[in-house]
Amino acid sequence: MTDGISREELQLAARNHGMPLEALRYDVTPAGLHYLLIHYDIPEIHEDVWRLDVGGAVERPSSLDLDAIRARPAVTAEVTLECAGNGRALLEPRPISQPWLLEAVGNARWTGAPLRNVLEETGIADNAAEVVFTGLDRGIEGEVEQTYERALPLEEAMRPEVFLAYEMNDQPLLPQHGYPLRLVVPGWYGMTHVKWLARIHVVRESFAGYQNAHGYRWRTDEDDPGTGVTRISPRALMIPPGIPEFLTRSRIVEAGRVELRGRAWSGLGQIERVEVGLDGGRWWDAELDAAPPDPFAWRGWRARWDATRGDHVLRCRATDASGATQPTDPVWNVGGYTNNATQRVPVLVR
Ligand SMILES: Nc1nc2c(c(=O)[nH]1)N[C@H]1C(S)=C(S)[C@@H](COP(=O)(O)O)O[C@H]1N2
Ligand SMILES: [Mo]
Repeated sequence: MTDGISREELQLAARNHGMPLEALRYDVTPAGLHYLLIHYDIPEIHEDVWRLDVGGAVERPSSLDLDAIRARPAVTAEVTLECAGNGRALLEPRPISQPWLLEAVGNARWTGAPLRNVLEETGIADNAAEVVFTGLDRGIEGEVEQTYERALPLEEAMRPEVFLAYEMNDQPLLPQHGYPLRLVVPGWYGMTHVKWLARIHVVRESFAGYQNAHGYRWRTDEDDPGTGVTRISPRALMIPPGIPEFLTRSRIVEAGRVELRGRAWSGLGQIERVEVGLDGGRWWDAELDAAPPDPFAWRGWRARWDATRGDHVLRCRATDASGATQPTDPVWNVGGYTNNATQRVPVLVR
């Protein structure tokens, strides 16, 4: 890749860091190694005045403080979050936005209150269609001044796995991950998991906010209205083997037996198969670890490689229970979303 990264892209990349791929070794990603994506600024929030307002097409609007949310029955789940733009910078031409290569992922243990009970207590109107989640961060995007907000169809919002998280890895949320409260929608791409959540609004019509109607749509060209990006496509990543060369980060491995390890995940079904590929030819099956503790957490895998001297390219590929798998080549789209083409790891064996 030689394609000059612009100052704007560099500025975004320096604010929004990825997860170093060697951190695939941890079952639960330490909070500081989890990837980060913040469209605008981290808002200033004081817990003593912060409230979650629940209203719109409901019978009993409510306003909850953090203690009231913490006092509710809690759930804890490991959930893999991945940015819908992961893989964007591997597309040609490169859509100009946060230039992720492959590292916009993490698997944290989130704790919070199930959303469904909150909505049920509020009494949803019969003709409700969607639920809008609004954060406290504000900015301008596509020439539209806005507060970050995203809607979910009512039936997705009512899924029992969806919750309002106030802890990440058994600690209060860090400012950058949405303190004091964020939405967690297991299986969906990152943009759905609204941080700094302050308002839940039930609506009767399809929400026309920027992040649903313009952003996060898979469009073949500028005139295509496109379709909304929703669930995470399957992906496997490996911990790059051996040692890196500082500047290029290309890998150097000693000849002989190498154990390759990594993780695989999908929002469409449990991971059922991971394969490792060598030099555009042979593929062989990796061994899967036990199923993860929660259905939308990543699954570990390992594979043996008898490395012979010379230049090689390793790949890995996941297949989930729905039969979905990964293409070898990226599929280009305007926003640079959901590029789950197989990882390519060039290795020099000496
Ligand atoms: N309020 C708000 N929520 C947000 C965002 C944001 O910019 N503002 N970014 C979204 C996107 S695009 C992603 S990928 C995830 C990233 O979550 P993380 O930074 O905790 O990893 O948060 C989502 N929630
Ligand atoms: Mo994202």
